[in-house]
Amino acid sequence: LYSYFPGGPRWPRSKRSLRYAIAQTAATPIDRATLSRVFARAFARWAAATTLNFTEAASAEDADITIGFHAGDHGDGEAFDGPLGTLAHAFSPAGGRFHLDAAESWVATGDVSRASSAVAVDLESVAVHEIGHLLGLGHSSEPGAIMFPTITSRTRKVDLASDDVVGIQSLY
Ligand code: TQI
Ligand code: CA
Ligand code: ZN
Ligand code: ZN
Repeated sequence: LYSYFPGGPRWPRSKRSLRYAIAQTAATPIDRATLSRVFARAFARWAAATTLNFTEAASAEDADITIGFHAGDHGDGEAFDGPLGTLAHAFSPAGGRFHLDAAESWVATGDVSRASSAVAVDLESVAVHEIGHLLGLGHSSEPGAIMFPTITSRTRKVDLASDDVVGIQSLY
């Protein structure tokens, strides 16, 4: 079963269009065009289940949600921890912050199960989960759900389960 993010935050019902920016932050080996494509696909999965829509903004000043890669202690009291452990975190909806650990071996193209690194993490899978938090979902007790709080490294999991869909439709 799905749950709501602690405190039950959500974007106002009047706000159907959310804008996100991919900020120039810590270095990643993934090029900008690939990042745009992966995040667009991740947002589209939630847009398909709701009446929300998402567009990429050119700058953070112009966006509701800011996505960035950060290494170690990056000033929000939730330091990243190097490979694995915490992969990313999102704070919803206040501030719309979505941070990814720059120390992960992110895989943005191709089959993560065939990645050369034993600790490879599929970027789109993590993005779909964190967007769920950005929209106000907490964790699910359903192992097949995107919002289930465990993912195995070198695994791709990007399709919303019916539990995720019922949860998000109860919010929007
Ligand atoms: N990051 C945690 C997460 O997004 C952060 C977190 C811990 C959290 N406790 C929370 C967020 C309570 C909201 C409410 O769940 S993570 C997964 C998963 C992480 C974990 O880096 O551990 C994914 C990021 F679910 F697979 F374990 C992405 Cl997909
Ligand atoms: Ca980490
Ligand atoms: Zn952070
Ligand atoms: Zn989570």
